Amino acid sequence: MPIRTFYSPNHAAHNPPFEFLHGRNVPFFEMPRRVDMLRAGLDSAALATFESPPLTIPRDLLAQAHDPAMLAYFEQLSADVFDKVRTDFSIYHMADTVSGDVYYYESVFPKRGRADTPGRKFYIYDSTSPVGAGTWDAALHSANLAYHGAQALLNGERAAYALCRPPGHHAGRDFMGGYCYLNNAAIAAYALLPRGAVAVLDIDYHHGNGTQDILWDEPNVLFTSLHADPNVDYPYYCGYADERGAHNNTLNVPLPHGTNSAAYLTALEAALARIRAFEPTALVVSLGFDTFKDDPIASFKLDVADYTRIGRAITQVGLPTLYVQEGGYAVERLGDMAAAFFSGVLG
Ligand code: SP5
Ligand code: ZN
Repeated sequence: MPIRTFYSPNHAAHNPPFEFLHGRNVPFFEMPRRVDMLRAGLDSAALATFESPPLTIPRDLLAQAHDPAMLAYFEQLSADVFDKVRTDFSIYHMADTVSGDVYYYESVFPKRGRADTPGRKFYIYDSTSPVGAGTWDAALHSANLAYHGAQALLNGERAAYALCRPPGHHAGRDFMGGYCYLNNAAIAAYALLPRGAVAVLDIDYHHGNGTQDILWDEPNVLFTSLHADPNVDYPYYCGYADERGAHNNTLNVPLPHGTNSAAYLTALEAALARIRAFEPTALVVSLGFDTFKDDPIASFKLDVADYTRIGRAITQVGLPTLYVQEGGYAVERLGDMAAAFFSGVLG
């Protein structure tokens, strides 16, 4: 049986023109074509059915994962972005250069909790999370896919896939960054929590610092993550093995650059053993394909066939499971990876 996949066309209106990477402007890796490729790969292998749910995510569910003041800031910024950017550039006598499809890029990252002023809030913590006129709507629809995926599990589905874009796992209670605005996986975990304990498994290449932040103090949620060692890769400040959660409910497994299939699968089994021991009622998987050997911003060595093994290993835990799309930037190969992964999931 194909996997029920929740999809929204609204992601495409979030399309930043570039990102500022180590002092240079480079093409924005987190591009709309990612979703097109993921969808096409599953479609041509007949592994998924696609549905576009109505926008019914409850505001109070969003507010369980995020500070309402951050939500209000983000929504307002997206609505007013043209005027906001024009005002910023008018300070430098360059207002007339602001035109077209404008994105706000944060450029000052002060120490948290010290620098908020009435006119300026520092909810965005890096320069790779630009906000344009379509960004709020895209992020809201992305979260809505995770919400509907969780509802599918609550209604008895054994597995579902939220084809989220923008991704979410770098967005915390009151911060946005790393291409992420609303934390789709954490929102799904809160939607599932009324039925019982929930585990999150984050297999994106980068540490899910936002998910860890949101779920840190939730005794009935276990957060587990396999990711590049933050000593050498983004997000650097967080994701170390000694971060264990307020209730010993966080497991971080940092892995070195160059990690291959064998080492990765061993680490995965350790995380899955921890999840089994937690005895959750449901599993949320933050699914990143940036662990691929040819990913342009990452350094693991997984090949397409490894995703089948990973999907199979997760399925063997036997929990109702929601897969939430996170990263993956080897765009032309994403369809192959998704097909390999879900063929393993579906068996
Ligand atoms: C959701 C997600 O995967 N977000 C990733 C955000 C990562 N942004 C920082 C990337 C820094 C990459 N390091 C440079 C390597 C270029 N060869
Ligand atoms: Zn990533």
